[in-house]
Amino acid sequence: MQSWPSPPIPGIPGAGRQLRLYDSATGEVRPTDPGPTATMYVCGITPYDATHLGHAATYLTFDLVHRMWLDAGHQVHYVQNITDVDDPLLERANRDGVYWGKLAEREIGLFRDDMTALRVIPPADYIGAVEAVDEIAVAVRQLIDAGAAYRVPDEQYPDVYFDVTTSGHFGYESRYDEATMLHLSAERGGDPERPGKRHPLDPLLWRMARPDEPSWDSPMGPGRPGWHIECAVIAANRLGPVIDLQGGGSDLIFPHHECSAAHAEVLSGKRPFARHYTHAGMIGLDGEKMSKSRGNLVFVSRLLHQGVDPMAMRLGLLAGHYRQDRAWSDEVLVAAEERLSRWRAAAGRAGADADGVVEAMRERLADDLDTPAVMAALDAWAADDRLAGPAVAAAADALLGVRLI
Ligand code: 5CA
Ligand code: ZN
Repeated sequence: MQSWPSPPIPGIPGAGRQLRLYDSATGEVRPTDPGPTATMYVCGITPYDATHLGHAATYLTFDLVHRMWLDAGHQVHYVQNITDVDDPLLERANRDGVYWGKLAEREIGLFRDDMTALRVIPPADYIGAVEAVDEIAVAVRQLIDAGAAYRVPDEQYPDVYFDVTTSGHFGYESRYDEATMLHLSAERGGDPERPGKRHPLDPLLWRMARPDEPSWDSPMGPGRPGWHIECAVIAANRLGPVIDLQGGGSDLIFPHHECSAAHAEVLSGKRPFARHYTHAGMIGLDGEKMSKSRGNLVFVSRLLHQGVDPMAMRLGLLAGHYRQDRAWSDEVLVAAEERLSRWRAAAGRAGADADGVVEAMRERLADDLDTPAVMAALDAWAADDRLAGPAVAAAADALLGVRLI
């Protein structure tokens, strides 16, 4: 799938820092330790509705990771999927009487435009599930052959499921107890009640074709892939069996990242699948998580259309810490717009060397992306007429993705 254009990333003087990030699997902030090429997989959208500010916040989080790794001298191999065939997309297409492929195409186009406006560095590989069906089918077949997958005894639809016990440490990524896992599985696309499964948490790998649903030929028969195997295969086939980071919003901790890790680990025999599992908090509106199913959405494209500066959206979303669930509001936007104009006024200013400000930015970002502290450091810089502008403006661009000039 076509990605989107990269924003220019200015080089800045001085040495980058080793990034420390929270890892959901260990519950600690730990150093990331990539080789010359850092490998990052961030779960992409399910394209049935436009990009809202919650999505944007999550992609901005990993954009900062990307920028910190580049600043530290790494290449970054970044892969992102698009869940362009799945239940919610098909349901929405049915509801609206549009062809599911058209709906996906339209929403992917909007997402690209939104990411471009927000100056998010694009993935090198941007891969739709539909494009990857064959490689996913091969992996499902391998799991069956390895005894890690089985068909439910359903005469009409003998769908293929993954046996979670075969991973040997299912649950290590989320560290949730079984009751929580069961609850979240039911809430987030799983089917713990499906008769014939070996374990209620076993996730779907291959759904046999149903009438009026898209399907593809495969060694299992015509059907379509389950959700978690999609990400496991798209990631591992491009980045290798062990990656530096798997990312997404906190609603992907379980079952999605737990199951995709288990699939990838059983396929490769290597663990852990990701050295860091990093999750962004949920953005809410009016006290509720912003979500397509609740319909309480603020769309990036709508704000752009209203003339809101995308750099103000960036600042508004990054004003809070990425791990914190937080609310979007008009006040957040107004404060971000004010901050942006103060920083812009300072950006061209002549004055004394401000390298200390740039170093403070690097240091705060290296500590689990402490953007609130970075905002405070740049507010202090903007308020100090003696300090020069351009070096800090270049660092705001390179490290925060916020263009001031
Ligand atoms: N296609 C799958 C991942 S493979 C999916 O979850 N798609 S999504 O469109 O529902 O979400 C895309 C990304 O945005 C995910 O990382 C999700 O965790 C994140 N996200 C969704 N809602 C919010 C929110 N309110 N705040 C922050 N991040 C969110
Ligand atoms: Zn995913």
